Amino acid sequence: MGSQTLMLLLPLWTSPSTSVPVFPSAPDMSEIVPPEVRPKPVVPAKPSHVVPPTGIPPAPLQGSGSGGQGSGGGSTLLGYVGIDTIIEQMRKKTMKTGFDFNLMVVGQSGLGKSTLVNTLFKSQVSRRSSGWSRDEKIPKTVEIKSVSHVIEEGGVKMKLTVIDTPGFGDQINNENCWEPISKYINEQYEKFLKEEVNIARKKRIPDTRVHCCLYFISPTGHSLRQLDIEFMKHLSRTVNIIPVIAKADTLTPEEKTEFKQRVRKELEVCGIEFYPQKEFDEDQEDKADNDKIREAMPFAVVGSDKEYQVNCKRVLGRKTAWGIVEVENPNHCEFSQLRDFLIRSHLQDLKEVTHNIYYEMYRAKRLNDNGGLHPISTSNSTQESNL
Ligand SMILES: Nc1nc2c(ncn2[C@@H]2O[C@H](COP(=O)(O)OP(=O)(O)O)[C@@H](O)[C@H]2O)c(=O)[nH]1
Ligand SMILES: [Mg+2]
Repeated sequence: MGSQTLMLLLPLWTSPSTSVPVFPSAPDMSEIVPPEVRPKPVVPAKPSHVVPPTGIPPAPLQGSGSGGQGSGGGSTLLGYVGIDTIIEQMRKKTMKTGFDFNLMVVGQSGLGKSTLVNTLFKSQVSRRSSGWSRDEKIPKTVEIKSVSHVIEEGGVKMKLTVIDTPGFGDQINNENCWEPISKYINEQYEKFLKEEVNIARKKRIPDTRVHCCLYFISPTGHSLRQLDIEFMKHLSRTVNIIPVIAKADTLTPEEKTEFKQRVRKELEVCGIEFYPQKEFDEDQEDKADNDKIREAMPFAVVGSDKEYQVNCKRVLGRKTAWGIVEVENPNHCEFSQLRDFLIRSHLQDLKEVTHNIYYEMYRAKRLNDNGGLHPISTSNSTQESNL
C-alpha cells in the first residue's frame, strides 16, 4: 500500500526514547532518612482566579452550623477543597502535550475533498491535485495517503493527520473498492492493540486510528449511488462516518433540501448509522443536541481557500459570474455548521467513540478469535497518542 507520512514540526511528537526505561541502581540503605514529621497541611485558600461553576451554590464554610458532612448520604464540603481545579489542570496538560486527530476523506476525485479540509483548518493541510495528466490523477486502485501537520491555536497544538483515498469510486468497476479502506482502518486498530499488549509499552501509544471519516456525496440531486451505500454500509461498523454533500453551490436551496431529505431516508432504509450514532447518546441532553445535528445532516458544504473582500470584510468564498458564495455564511451553505460540529463541539467525542466503541469491538473480537496475541514485534513509529 502506498502509505506515506510527511511530518512537519516533528520534534514535538517524537518520543524521547523507545527503549526500555533505565531505573537508577538501588539506593544505599544507610542513605535513607526517615520522613520528617510534618504538620498536617492546611486546606489551601481558593486561588483567586478560580471561579466556581455557575448555578452551584458555594459549599458551606467551616463552622457555619450546617451540620457538617455525612448528612443525607451525600457529603458536604467544609470550605473550598479545589476539586474544580481539575479542569485547569487538564487544560494545562493538554496545552503541554497537544493532541492527535486523524481525519480520513473519501469520495470520488474532484468532489472538493482536499479543498474542504484546507477550508476547515484554514491552512494547506491537504494537497490539492493540480496540473496532472489524466493518468497521474486517477490511480488504478484505491491508494491511501496520509499527511501530518501540527496546527497550533491559542497555545494548543493539534497533530492533524489527513488520510486521503485517491482512486476511490474512479474506476469503471467500483465493486469492493471500500475494501482497501476498511483494511487500512483495521490495520491501525491492530497497530494500537499490539502496542497495548506489549509488556514494555509506551507511556503514550502512537495513535494512527481513524477518528472520523468524511464521506463526500456527489451533488447529483437524485439519490445515493450504489457505491455510496456499499461504502457506508460496510464502514459504519468500524469507523465514525460523517456524510457531507459536496459542492453544494451547484444545487438550488429547494434541490438541496429535497436531496438532503432523500439521502437521510435512504440511509435509514439501508440501516446505515452515521456519526453521531443514536445508540451512543449519553443522556437526554446529549440526545437533544445530537437529534438537532442528525436532522440537519448531511451538511451541504462548499469549500474554498480563496479570500475575497465582502462588505469591508475578508471572507473565504467562491467567486462566480453572479456573485460570491461565502463559505462561512450560513445563508449560503452549511460549512460553518459542519465546522462547529466537527471541531468545536464533537472532536473529543469522535476520539472517544473511536477508542471506546470501535477499537474496543475490534480488540474484543481479535482477542477472542485468537485466544490471545502472538508475540509483538516492536513498532518503529515514534508518534505518540494522548487519548
Ligand atoms: N463549485 C465548487 N467547486 C469546488 C468546491 N470545492 C472544490 N471545488 C473545485 O473542485 C476541483 C477539485 O477540488 P479538489 O479539492 O482537488 O477535489 P478532490 O479531488 O476531491 O480532492 C477544484 O477545481 C476546486 O476548486 C465547491 O465547494 N464548489
Ligand atoms: Mg484531493
